[in-house]
Amino acid sequence: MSKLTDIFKNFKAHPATQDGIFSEDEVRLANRNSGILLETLKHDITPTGLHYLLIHFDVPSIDTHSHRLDFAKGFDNPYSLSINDIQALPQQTLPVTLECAGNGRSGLSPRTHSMPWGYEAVSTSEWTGTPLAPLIERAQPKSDTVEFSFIGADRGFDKGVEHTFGRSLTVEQIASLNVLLVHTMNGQPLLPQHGAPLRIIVPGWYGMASVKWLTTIDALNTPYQGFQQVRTYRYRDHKDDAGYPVTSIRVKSLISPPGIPDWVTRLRHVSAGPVNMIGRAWSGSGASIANVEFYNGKDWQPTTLTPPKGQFGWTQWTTEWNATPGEHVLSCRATDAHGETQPLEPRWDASGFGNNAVQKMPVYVDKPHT
Ligand SMILES: Nc1nc2c(c(=O)[nH]1)N[C@H]1C(S)=C(S)[C@@H](COP(=O)(O)O)O[C@H]1N2
Ligand SMILES: [Mo]
Repeated sequence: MSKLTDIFKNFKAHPATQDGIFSEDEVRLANRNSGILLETLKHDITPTGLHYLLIHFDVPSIDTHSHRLDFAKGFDNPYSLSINDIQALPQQTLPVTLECAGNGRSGLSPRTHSMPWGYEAVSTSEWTGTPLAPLIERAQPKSDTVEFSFIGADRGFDKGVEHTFGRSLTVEQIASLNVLLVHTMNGQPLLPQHGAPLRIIVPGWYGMASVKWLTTIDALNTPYQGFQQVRTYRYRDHKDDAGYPVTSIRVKSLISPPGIPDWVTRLRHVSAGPVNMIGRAWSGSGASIANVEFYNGKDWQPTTLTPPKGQFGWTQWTTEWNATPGEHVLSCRATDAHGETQPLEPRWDASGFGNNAVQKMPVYVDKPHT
């Protein structure tokens, strides 16, 4: 009884966590919010059912045919659109790599009590919809507008605060980011868990900006104060730090695991000899990937890059690794065209946001079979 009251009324702090030991709450979240299977990093486009998921509250059931998007407050010409109306507008398909801002949280010590991501909260889809900026223009935002808010249909509690999931973007961000109003993912109508029937995709930004189950857009003359905008998704040294907002995706790369795994531990078993290594690299700053190095346990070696599908999709890297018998910890490190590179160790963030430290993949290499 008192625990329930605390959750809803008297939230003080997240419970302490213990490195490597996950609480029942965390396991429950992990079962709902699945990550990609790292072997699917081989695909340019993540197969739809394997795209990672992050759902704060419940997946709302929305009737596609009667659903409407309202351009509601703060416009001189408020109006609303059905999904059919949106599909009749000029359509664009963009491959976009989305990553959850909390990806890599488990790599921090102490980690915050939340979704315990390892490396797997990243995926790439081809999103189809219509550019958002002209639709906002058509609604004629009032001249004192500073931000637009994007409100979803899902509602719940966090830190004792009841709220509807919502985010905002400034007038300048709407003008410079290629925000897409999306109804289709990899050629199929959006699945319920990915925001059906309508979401936005904010290319290059961490996933929290890409509001799912979108119902309402308002024009605001003061900055949006919604919980998901001001109470979370901020880089902070400690919980009372005001911090600064999480925005574009930091440069990062991953390895598609070589060899075969052990069922429970996922540790890799590789046979000695040449191994074709493959992985992905991405950066949200609008910069392309300039370089990816592969660490074979002893040395950093160069890799070959295959340019991405479109400006916002991930880049494939490949290299041949001459695997020698023994235990090795493999890594890869990407650098983008702005010169940003991945740190070898996680940088601290109180909520575990933006951890783009290099992946560490232990492998056991066996003698070649004779
Ligand atoms: N309405 C709504 N939109 C949302 C969320 C949510 O919980 N509710 N989660 C956000 C977060 S944190 C991420 S990382 C992405 C995940 O999108 P996906 O589940 O389609 O991969 O959706 C974002 N949009
Ligand atoms: Mo996220």
